[in-house]
Amino acid sequence: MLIAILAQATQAAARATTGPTRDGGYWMPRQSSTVAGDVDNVFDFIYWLSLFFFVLITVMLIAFIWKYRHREGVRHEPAAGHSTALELTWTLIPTVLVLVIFYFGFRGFMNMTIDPPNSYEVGVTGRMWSWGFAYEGRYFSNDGKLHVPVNTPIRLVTSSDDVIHSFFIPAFRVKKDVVPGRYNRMWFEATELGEFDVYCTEYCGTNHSTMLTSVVVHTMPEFQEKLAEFKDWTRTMTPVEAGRMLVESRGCKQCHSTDGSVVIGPTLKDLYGSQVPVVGQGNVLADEAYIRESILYPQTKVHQGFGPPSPMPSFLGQLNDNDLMAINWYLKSISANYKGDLIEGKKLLAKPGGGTTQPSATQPAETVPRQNVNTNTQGGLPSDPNKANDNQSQKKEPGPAAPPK
Ligand code: HEC
Ligand SMILES: [Cu+2]
Repeated sequence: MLIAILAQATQAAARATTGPTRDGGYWMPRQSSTVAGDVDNVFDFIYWLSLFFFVLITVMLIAFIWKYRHREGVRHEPAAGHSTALELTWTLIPTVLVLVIFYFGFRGFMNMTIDPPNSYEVGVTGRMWSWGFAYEGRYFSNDGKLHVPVNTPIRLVTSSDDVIHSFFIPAFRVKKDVVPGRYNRMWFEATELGEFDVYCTEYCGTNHSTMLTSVVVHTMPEFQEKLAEFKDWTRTMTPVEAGRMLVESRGCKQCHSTDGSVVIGPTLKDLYGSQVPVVGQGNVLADEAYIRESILYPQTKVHQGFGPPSPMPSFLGQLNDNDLMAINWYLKSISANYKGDLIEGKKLLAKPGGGTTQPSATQPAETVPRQNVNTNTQGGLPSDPNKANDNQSQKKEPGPAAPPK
């Protein structure tokens, strides 16, 4: 306590001599957003005010105890009666102080609450126990972190997949509950480059304390590069890496393990190439098309024992063809049933813009028999099985729009 007061006093003295700094002082982290100063000023004011009256009252208490102690032969004075001046003083001074606190507190609160109309919007989804960040409504952060440009107002529109969470960035002094079934808004403008902690500050279940991430503040060109990466992971990742990233960052792990255990859904380990018992349809081979269909249209073929109806939400419109193919490659990489050459697969598909949407020139999609896919699970890799396969399934259903280039 004493050390804290001394540290605070020296820092305040330093601030007084060097002018305002971005240092948050003893109690607070650095001030890295435009509204951080508003919060800290009110906090500091209340802090020093409390300290001042604490010291004043304690000193006077001790002084009066000493002054009016009992002594032999000294009679006590009569108790004080009414004093208008005294009563006005102890009413007016606190009233003025509280009004000052209200004025600056309310001004800061309004600054924090009303997002500038030209803000850049990012969607935030809380779920047990991770955060998801969506750019322009459909491009997702690929490392589970919030990436933003510096000196730009950012509006976060938040919602939750399950229970109440709370999104808190201490260095920016912003925090808001993330509530299922409604959209909350918050905003900030980062004033410094760097990486800052993000916490969930509403107890949300067993792994609440691991619900950590960070916000990374970039220069504008750096941010645009990041955004391009989110739009097209083929620039930086192999399909297997991207598949793992997608499974981990899009909430699949809530229901699917990759180690063989059953969570809410069947495990994804060894799924590719296995025979899946499907309600009403006997055993079905889990090939690329089956996996794709399971993700986009979970109700079409329901794994025995897990429905119908399947509790899995459709990811139609949330995962594009590149994403689905990456998930397929990842599932191959964790399946003992896949005997193909993954390294070759990475090379084949990691070319920039390596898409599934270009039509296969050599083989018309319709004529690719299921048999082909089957042999693929047993051994070597045909020249371009996924292109053919993906086109095949695309003919059958409308599917999501191709990702814009
Ligand atoms: C709310 C829980 C839940 C979430 C989230 C979820 N799934 Fe599922 N998934 C299930 C259940 C339950 C089944 C089994 C019933 C069925 O076949 O639809 C299933 C089936 C599947 C299947 C077919 C597996 C089989 O054995 O039949 C695949 C592939 C799959 N999910 C992939 C995914 C991917 C990829 C994601 C994330 C993008 C995901 N799931 C998100 C619950 C979920
Ligand atoms: Cu939480």
